[in-house]
Amino acid sequence: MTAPQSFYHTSSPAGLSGIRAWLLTHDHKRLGLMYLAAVFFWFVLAMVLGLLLRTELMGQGPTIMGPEVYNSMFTLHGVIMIFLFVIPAIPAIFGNFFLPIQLGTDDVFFPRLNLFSWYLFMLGGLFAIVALFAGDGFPDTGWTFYVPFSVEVDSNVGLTVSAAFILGMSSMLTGLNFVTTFHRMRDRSMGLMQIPLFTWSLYATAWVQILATPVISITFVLVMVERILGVGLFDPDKGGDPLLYQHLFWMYSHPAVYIMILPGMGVISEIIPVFSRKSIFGYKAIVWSSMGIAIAGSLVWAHHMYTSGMSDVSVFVFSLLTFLVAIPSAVKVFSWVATMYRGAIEMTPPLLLALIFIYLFTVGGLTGLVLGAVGTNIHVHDTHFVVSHFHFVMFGGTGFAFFAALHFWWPKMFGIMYRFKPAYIGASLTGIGFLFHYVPMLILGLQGMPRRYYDYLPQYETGNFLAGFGGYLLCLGIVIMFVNLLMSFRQQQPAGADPWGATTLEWSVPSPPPLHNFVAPPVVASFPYDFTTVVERAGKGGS
Ligand SMILES: [Cu+2]
Repeated sequence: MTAPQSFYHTSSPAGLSGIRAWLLTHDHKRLGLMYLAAVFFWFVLAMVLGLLLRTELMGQGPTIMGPEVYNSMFTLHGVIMIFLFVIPAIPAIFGNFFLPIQLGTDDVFFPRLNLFSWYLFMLGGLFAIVALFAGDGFPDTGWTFYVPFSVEVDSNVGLTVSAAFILGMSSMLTGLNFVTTFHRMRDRSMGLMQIPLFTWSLYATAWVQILATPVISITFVLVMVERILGVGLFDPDKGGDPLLYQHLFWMYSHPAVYIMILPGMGVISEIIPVFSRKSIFGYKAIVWSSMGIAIAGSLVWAHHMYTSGMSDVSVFVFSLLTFLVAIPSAVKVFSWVATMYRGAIEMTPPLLLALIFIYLFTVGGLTGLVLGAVGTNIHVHDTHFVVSHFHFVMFGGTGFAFFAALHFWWPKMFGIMYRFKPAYIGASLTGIGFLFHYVPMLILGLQGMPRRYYDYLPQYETGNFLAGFGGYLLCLGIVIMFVNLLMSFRQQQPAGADPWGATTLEWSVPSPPPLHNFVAPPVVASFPYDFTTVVERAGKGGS
């Protein structure tokens, strides 16, 4: 029987060809790749901005830019990284591509709405670009857009929060599509406890996307109302309160950190059992931890505001809740480590990246406890300790999960395998560079170096130089990984349907998959990570 044509050669709706087959597509796989192209662009742009910021801080005094440019650049770096990379990357790329296949179906429930979500994503990006070049220039408020500064300053705050508003719509609609697909499109023989953990993590994420995103949408509308009409919602002179803005902002932005990290955790839960050749430990505990994080994560937002003048009682309550929300995350880390324990570990680039994730995410989590505790928080609030902490969690976590997902699912998405050696070198350099970059920043923060300052005291110079050096090392590692992946298009080494010997449904279909995903009706396993029946793999992956 001839191999079915891959989705690259067939279009939905039928009969479209060339660029129209992409721009008018109703196929979740093509949309996943269209997000990959856009997110790749934004990631590289924001990474370069980050490197320029670090270069500026490598020496005291002016280095490569002035203070105004520095302020706008860290705002731009934050806005792009958060709204155009960390939030959409894994759900929009790998969720779109793999959630329907893992559920045993041929597409999401609302394919046209899915295409519309992509256009909203592109429109939001366009607004950000316009905000960069139009009129008063890009805002210098930081990605948090705190009032009263964001209401009073002349720069393009209106355009930028509009960009975030539109991107929020895209995120919400993607979440809506995933929840509906999860309940309505799943293969009839697949029970809830037979669903792969990546899909479960996207399901939990989708509920946060649907329920929390409207809060930030309304908040940004209020900022625009304040800028245009000056009603006084956040102005004490007019009976308003600037703290109202902070509560509203963090009511979304803390749950948003779970929109950012939960899908990454799902990727790790897919990779660890495959390369331990052992069923995942604590499947149900991981499922309920995902849901628990989505729920409890909505109750801790004011831990960003201990120094804002809140009452001691509320500080105490939010601190306690913050410690509680750390538990389900820890359950996942324990389950991943327990899965590897006495496993038949087989090292591959996806596994190496997953191991780096586990280490960096754990450091991120532990420094999060330092910030959750009131006493230490007040000491390090708004210092480089905080900046390092969220880079450990968002870059060390979601960033490395993104790299791991790319290396894990690349052979399935494109049907070709990449070379392992450059992947190992790139991943290791990125990991080592990461530590050189962010460990000194933890120390600088403990020593009192404030965040978002253009210059610093002489005693902070060595730490900032080391962090800059680390920045170059990690960017070099990332470039090596990306170039190696792109080189696989030239090498064209066929990957086969299941190069890793994995068990979830996407590995039961050809690489790349055909338009409707399944050649024959999917066979749903009683347990998604059952390695007792998997035969030892004949061939190894790339050289
Ligand atoms: Cu938080």
